[in-house]
Amino acid sequence: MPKDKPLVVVTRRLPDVIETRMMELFNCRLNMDDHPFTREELIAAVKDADVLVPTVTDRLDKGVLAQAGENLRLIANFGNGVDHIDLSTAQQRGITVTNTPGVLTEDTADMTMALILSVPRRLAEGERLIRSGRWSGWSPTHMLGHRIWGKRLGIIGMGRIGQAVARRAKGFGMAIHYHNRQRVHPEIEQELEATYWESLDQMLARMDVITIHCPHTPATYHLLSARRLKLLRDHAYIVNTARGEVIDEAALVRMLQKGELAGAALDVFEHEPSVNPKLLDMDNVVLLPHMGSATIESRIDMGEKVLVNIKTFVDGHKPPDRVLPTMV
Ligand code: 8YV
Repeated sequence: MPKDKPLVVVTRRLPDVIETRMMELFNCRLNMDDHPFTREELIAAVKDADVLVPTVTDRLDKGVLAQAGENLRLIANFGNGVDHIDLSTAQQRGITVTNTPGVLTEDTADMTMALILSVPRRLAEGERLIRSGRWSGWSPTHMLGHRIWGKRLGIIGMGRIGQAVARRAKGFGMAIHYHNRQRVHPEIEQELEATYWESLDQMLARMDVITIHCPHTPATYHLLSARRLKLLRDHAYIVNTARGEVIDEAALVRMLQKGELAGAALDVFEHEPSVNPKLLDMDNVVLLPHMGSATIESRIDMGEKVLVNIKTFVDGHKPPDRVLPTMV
């Protein structure tokens, strides 16, 4: 790795302050028109770069990483989730991978809370009604939704974001339940008054709202399978700001069509950016284009993390946010 001015290839446009700093520090190649890289462009990038800065839209699978040049030593992901990167192949080829944990927790939790409220309180539906010009006035029985106060929230994945959602939801009067690989520290459980469910199946069968905050890994792919979705009560809502692949989306759509679920609020999809067209006509569904961490503040903080990870690595030290295959 050339110590002064390694070639850093950045696959998408980042906030101006981050790009400026990056150009001061390194020899940078930016993607000026911000189009998602094709597979060919990604292969060209891994062949040239000393450091690659990808995002969630770059599929760095075995085939792509197999073509990486000897000089590629660091993949400094702009984002927390690393499910688009084949970590084992990266490790075998001696490529360090880093991510940007922590800094997007609160904003993603805020967006989750907005989505938890959105379908039960019919926010998007009400907004559409006004814009359509069809609102004829208030009535005692018009646009009635359901309260979330006093309802049971089942959190799948109680890491940083899951806990931040729990804190907010507790403030909204929801009862906190969770399923996680490991039980969280008793002090956190106490603070959140959270009930742990070792069995995901048992938790699903008892919740009013389910929200997903686990990473997408081979173990969590379709964790909410057709069988598990059927365990949910028909008045339950599903919220997903994690990864689309965690839910069997086709099965979810079938259940929504049959009225076997009360609704869904989805910020992520199984085949982004394509969205199952059947979802588009459903009033009890809110759809967002992967905006969980989309604030200026989060994106600048994520960029700062990328810069620190690269700088530390280039200076010959272990970068702070290293991700190993065993960590996900
Ligand atoms: C980012 C995310 O927008 O960090 C993540 O894992 O899903 C999002 O908040 C995206 O990953 C940026 O690459």
